[in-house]
Amino acid sequence: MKVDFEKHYFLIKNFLSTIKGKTLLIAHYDADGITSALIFSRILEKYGQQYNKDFFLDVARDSYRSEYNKDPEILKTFQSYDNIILLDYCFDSYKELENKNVFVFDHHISGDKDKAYILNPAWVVDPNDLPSASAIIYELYYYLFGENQLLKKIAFIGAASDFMVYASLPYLHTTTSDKELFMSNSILIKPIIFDIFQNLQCIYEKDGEEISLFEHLLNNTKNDLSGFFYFSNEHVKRILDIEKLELECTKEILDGAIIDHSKKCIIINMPKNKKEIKKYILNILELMYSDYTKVICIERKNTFSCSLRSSDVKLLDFVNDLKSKLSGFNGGGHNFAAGCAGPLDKKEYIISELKKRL
Ligand SMILES: [Mn+2]
Repeated sequence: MKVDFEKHYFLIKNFLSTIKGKTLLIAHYDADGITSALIFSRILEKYGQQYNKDFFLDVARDSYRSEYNKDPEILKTFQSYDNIILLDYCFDSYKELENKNVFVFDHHISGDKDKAYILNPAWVVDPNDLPSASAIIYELYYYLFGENQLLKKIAFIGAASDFMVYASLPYLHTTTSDKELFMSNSILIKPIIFDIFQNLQCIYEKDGEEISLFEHLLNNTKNDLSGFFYFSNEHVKRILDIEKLELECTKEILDGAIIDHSKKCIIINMPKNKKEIKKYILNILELMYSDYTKVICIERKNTFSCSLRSSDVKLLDFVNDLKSKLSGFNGGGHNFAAGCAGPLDKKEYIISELKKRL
């Protein structure tokens, strides 16, 4: 089911046509977040806004949600902006932003709902019907200015990276016959799209590289997608280093997987020094074991963190349940993809609780 955001788009159009002051974009630190920020920047440019003069970018990791309203530095930063736009991200409360123009584009469940400034289909649709944030922002562009093939492709990259291609298609106003995106006669995405978002993940998820990657893409996707293929030497090196690690370690990591075929569950304990390829391993598992529940654990000295994917267990409910029961346990995400972390001595208990639900 597609959510109709036309009323929201109308409101945003009014806001944009009289936009004043400085705008801060806050984007989630993944490929959906960065593609969302790119498309929203193109919208702002259409209204005469300039990057680094009228609008600016900040990048939010998952922990930002629980920190921003307690951190005086962040609150002070907010005060110097008139408009705050959250992309692929939301806050638990917008009280601190009462005197600002705020718009929220997200598909994570958290904080307020039923507000005119919040565009979030997660409150109304089944997790399988969730589009990427990039697809919603593309639809805003489409509402304002009509079709744009290039931005549609950029939105598609965000959707593919979040594994939300099918539910995103109605928002992209495209069909499966769109030859630029799909293998011919098939709904499989082109492998090149997989490579593109893998590369984004390699660079963007490294602390401190987010803004430079965003600026690179903003400058080099004006006429075509070339920014997604050509990177600085430093970024190329990072991609190659991670790809080397992927080639060297993937087989060993997959060989060590604990697979329970009767429960359709696969658990991987990943060494801490390989954590840079965790996302890659998850993506590979998504292709190899699409209907299995996937758990990737990384252990540290006294703590562990887990990335979870499942279509059988409502992961966000599961994580929230454990959060209310266990002290020192944290987590969040979607019902089909979530993350959690806690004391190491609780790890086995958490996995057994997860398995009970399968
Ligand atoms: Mn997303």
